[in-house]
Amino acid sequence: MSVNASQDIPGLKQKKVFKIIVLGDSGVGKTCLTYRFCEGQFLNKSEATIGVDFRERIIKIRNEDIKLQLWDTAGQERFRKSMVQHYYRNVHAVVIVYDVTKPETFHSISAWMQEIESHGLMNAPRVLVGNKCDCGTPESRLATTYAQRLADKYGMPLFETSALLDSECDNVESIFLTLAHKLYSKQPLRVISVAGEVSKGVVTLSRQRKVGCSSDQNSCLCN
Ligand SMILES: Nc1nc2c(ncn2[C@@H]2O[C@H](COP(=O)(O)OP(=O)(O)OP(=O)(O)O)[C@@H](O)[C@H]2O)c(=O)[nH]1
Ligand SMILES: [Mg+2]
Repeated sequence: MSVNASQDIPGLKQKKVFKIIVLGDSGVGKTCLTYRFCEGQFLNKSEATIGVDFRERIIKIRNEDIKLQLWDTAGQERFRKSMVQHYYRNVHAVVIVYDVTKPETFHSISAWMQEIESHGLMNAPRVLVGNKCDCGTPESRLATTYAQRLADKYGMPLFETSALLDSECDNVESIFLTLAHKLYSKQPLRVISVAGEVSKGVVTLSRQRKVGCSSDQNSCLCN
C-alpha cells in the first residue's frame, strides 16, 4: 500500500495520502457528507454524481500533515458503469452510507459489501454511516440497534449523523478522522520527524481548521 504523495526527493519529507472511497445508494447524502467534511458547510444544491467526484482535506495527526482524499462515487447504476471500478485502485479505506429514513438503502448494504469484497477490500478499514438523522421522527427512522447489529456483523463502527445540521458537524468529522487514525496507526510506530526526533507511539489529533458548528438548521430536505 503506497501512501506517499511526493517523489523520493532527499531531504524532503513525504506527505502521506489516504484514499477513502464513499459508497451507498443514490440520494443517501454521500456528496453532502464529503462536502461537509472538506468545505465545512452543507451543500445546498447537490446533484446526482456522475462517475466519481474527488475532494480532499489536509488534517494533522501527531503534528504531521496527512492528505485525506475522498472519492465520492455515484450511487446510480447508470452513472457508475465501468468508470467507478477504475477508482477502486489503491483505496485505503471505505465509507458506506445509507439513509436512516429509507430502509431500502440500508438493505443494499450487503450488495455494497459484496462489491467491496470483489475489489479485495474486505480487510481495509470501513465505517457504516446512517445519514439524514434530522429527517422524520424517531419512530420512522431506522432503529440504531438494528443498524448496530449489521455493523457488528461486518465488524465496522456505526455513525449516525446529518450532513445538513451544523450541530452534527463533529460527527461528520469523526467518520473520516476515525479512518485516518486507523490508517495512520497501521504505519510504523516509530516515526522520524523532519527535525530527526523519534516520536512516541501515541496518535493525537488536531484540526486543521475550525468548522462552523454554531447554529442548528431545522429545514428538512428529504424527498
Ligand atoms: N435533510 C437532509 N437532507 C440531506 C442530507 N444529506 C443530503 N441531503 C439531501 O439529499 C439529497 C441527495 O444528496 P446527495 O449528497 O447528492 O446524495 P448522493 O448520495 O451523493 O447521491 P448520488 O450522487 O446520486 O449517489 C439532496 O437533496 C441533499 O440536499 C442530510 O443530512 N439531511
Ligand atoms: Mg453524489
